[in-house]
Amino acid sequence: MTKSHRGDSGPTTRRSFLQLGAAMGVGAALGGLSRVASAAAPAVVDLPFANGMRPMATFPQKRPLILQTARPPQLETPFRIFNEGIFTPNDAFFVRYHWSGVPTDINLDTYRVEIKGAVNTPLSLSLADVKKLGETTLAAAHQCSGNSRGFFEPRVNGGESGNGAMGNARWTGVPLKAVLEKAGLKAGAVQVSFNGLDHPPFGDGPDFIKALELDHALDGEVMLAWAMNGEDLPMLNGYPLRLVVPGYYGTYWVKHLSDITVLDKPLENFWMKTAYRVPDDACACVAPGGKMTKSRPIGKFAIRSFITSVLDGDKLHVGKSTVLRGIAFDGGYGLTAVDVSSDGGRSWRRAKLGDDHGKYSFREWTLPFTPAKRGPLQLKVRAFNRIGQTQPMEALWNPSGYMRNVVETTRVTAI
Ligand SMILES: Nc1nc2c(c(=O)[nH]1)N[C@H]1C(S)=C(S)[C@@H](COP(=O)(O)O)O[C@H]1N2
Ligand SMILES: [Mo]
Repeated sequence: MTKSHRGDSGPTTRRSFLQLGAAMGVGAALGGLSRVASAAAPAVVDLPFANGMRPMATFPQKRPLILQTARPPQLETPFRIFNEGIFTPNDAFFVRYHWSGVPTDINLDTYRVEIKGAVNTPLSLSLADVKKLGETTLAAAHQCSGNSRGFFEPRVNGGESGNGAMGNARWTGVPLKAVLEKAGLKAGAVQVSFNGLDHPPFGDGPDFIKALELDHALDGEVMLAWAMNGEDLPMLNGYPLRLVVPGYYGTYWVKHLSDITVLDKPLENFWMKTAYRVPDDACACVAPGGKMTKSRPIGKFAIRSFITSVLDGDKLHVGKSTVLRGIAFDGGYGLTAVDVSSDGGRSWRRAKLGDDHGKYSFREWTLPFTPAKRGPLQLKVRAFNRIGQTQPMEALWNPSGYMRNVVETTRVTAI
């Protein structure tokens, strides 16, 4: 038996991926690529913004998820899953790619990651070699820069996600620092770039390559991860090895790592110079509808918090106590408090924070609440961190629809 990928979903994994490859190769319509969503899940969801209708689809190693695009695979986690636990199950974790040339079958006998460029000793490491360099586990939220883009007003170009292009996992891997130290850095190194096995469909688009500043790459937290939540990475989440950049938007979390290159000058490709940039000011924002003049590469997460135990349209009972629950996270500065309002933001009560799984993890919060009278209620939630960040009542705006940052509102009715 080869050491080809055998995922946790059992012996059919490899075959499913060959099917995925075949389906994508012939440009199949949605029906050919995905299995029909199971009876337990609705076949479509309606995200709460204009043109929010999305089908559910089942990809290999994934339960039915919200389909943003089939080619490349872009899947969003249904929001109710964030209420089931602070860690997002691997089979429900969101998926995002830029190009449809995604790997569907990787053979560990031949898989290598190259460490090259401004290093003393270039390395070509198998997954087993990488695992020998050390092992650490870190809980960290992962989120696409464009998570929640569908809510931007005025609307912007780009995939219109709801709030499910995020997730939280325990990542296991080796610190990038250990790998770079084994290769030995040459004087003059300034950045490290990361490439993966996926590619543009016809070879004529800019390959997806991202770079980190050298001191960031050496911070001991950036990781080459081979496992999430104690299991091999699902193929679609970067099997067999991906970059984990705690606290930073997902664009840097390069999947299916094939080349790590130490650079003596900054990377100036499309993905660094043109895409994934935000306004270069304190709020990373411009006036809604405005233009971005000066920009910088996107960086750490904006602080966010959500109510997960009730969803828009739910009904609560007057006089009956319920425990509101949700999640909060930030770029790793450390959450200090979460406040909840049941009167549209006029008054706030402090929630209780749940277990601390580390500064990069989702954090649970809870707050008992008893509706006093019948009628519509606007539940709002906001978080605070050690450097004083919180969310504004009115959403910050930028032309790319990145870094959604607002006090989230859940509209329910007390009956
Ligand atoms: N190889 C590769 N890595 C990639 C990308 C990609 O297109 N190719 N997209 C990035 C972006 S923008 C995001 S948000 C995350 C998504 O990670 P996930 O699919 O595991 O959720 O992967 C990042 N790493
Ligand atoms: Mo992303």
